[in-house]
Amino acid sequence: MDLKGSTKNFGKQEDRIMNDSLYRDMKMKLDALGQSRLLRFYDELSDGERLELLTQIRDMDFSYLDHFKEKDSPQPASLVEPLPAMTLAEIEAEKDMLREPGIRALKNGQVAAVLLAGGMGTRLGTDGPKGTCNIGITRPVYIFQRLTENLLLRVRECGRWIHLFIMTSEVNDEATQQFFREHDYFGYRPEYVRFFRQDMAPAVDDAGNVLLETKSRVAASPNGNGGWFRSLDRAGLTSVLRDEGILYLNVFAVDNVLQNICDPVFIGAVLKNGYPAGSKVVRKQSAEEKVGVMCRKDGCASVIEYYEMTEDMLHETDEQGNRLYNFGVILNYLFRVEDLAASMNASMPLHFANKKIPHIDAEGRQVSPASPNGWKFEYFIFDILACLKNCLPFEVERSREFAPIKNREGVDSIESARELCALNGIEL
Ligand code: UD2
Repeated sequence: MDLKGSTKNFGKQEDRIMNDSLYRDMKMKLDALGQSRLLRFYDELSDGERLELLTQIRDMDFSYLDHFKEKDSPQPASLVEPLPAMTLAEIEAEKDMLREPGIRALKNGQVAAVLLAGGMGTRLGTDGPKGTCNIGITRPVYIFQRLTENLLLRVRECGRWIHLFIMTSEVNDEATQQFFREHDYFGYRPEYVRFFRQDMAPAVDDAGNVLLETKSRVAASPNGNGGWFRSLDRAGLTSVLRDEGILYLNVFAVDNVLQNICDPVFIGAVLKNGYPAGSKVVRKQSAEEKVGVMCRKDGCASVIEYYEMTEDMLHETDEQGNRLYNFGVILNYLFRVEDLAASMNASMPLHFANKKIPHIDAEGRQVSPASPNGWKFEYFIFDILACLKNCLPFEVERSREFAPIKNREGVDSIESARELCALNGIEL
């Protein structure tokens, strides 16, 4: 008897039995959510595709949908006031005194770095992780390489390795980890580099129906950069913070190749004044610049995202003609671990981003929309400030510390980043 053949058939049959029971459970789950459309092409799928779709539905957090109706509900009026920053001149005057506690914390291993790299580089038009983008001119120089080299400068300055946690997402984790391995971690010690994945959220159309990316895949995207600490904890990495005596986390964006990581003067300024958080800021170049701004909202330090600012906020000035909301956050934050842990389960506001979402239509055709056709759900890192209550806005020199790469050309592009690197003596 050809056991192999029957084992193979048995395997397929076993798959079918498992699929069927999982199918029944997922059908019930989707019926209760009013999202049964996600199974409309199920009969056309192979066993493997069926399993892929059913397990994705099983693991997907659909609770985001409960908030969809809040998208258009009027936001409660808040009292928004300007929040002054510690300015360049004030920092320069106290630099040595501020640096002292900062460098001590670094030497004692109390500070770690968290790189947020889970986003999809859609605006840059790259398939791979944004950090794999090559900005080199005479030789290959990658964004991940620049950030690692910046952190290596700090390692040499404080004489010890600094733990680096890198947040990825389902869409780029494999490629990110492989890229670091292929490039020998750009000279960093691998045992000090840990990766963790953030959650995904389903994407919906204007009526709140979850979209299919293909006939066997739900359209989903990373759930914003605000859930990073919860994801770090779920990956079991808060035990590393505890075991290693890490008290502060410097959390920063992947797309700024001049990122000044674990800056001892910044750390010292936050520590010395007992703030639960600090945020590096630059003076805005124009009212329209695409950065969130520091402010005080209902008495708490806060950030309002560039596309959530009112016309008044964008243009209001003081008696000297300076913009009232003029300190743009460059996505380089310092947080105290104890406060993050205490506020990890606090509810964070969900933001709704109107985006172009490629999907399968009711007739099974692939649609690549030319304009936004649906919504993504995102948490924002700075919303944690409402729980922490306070935050020190710490001004830095734009030309030395802020070279974001958001677009292929023009503002915040590879070209502008190359010019800023050259200005800082960085050979590309
Ligand atoms: C971000 C800030 C904005 C300002 C600007 C400076 C937020 C919400 N907005 O705007 O206030 O500081 O940068 O350049 O912080 N990311 C993830 N997972 C996600 C989404 C994003 O890890 O699901 C990471 C992404 O890899 C990048 C950073 O967060 O490192 C900023 O991502 P973005 O491009 O969504 O934010 P942006 O540039 O609109």
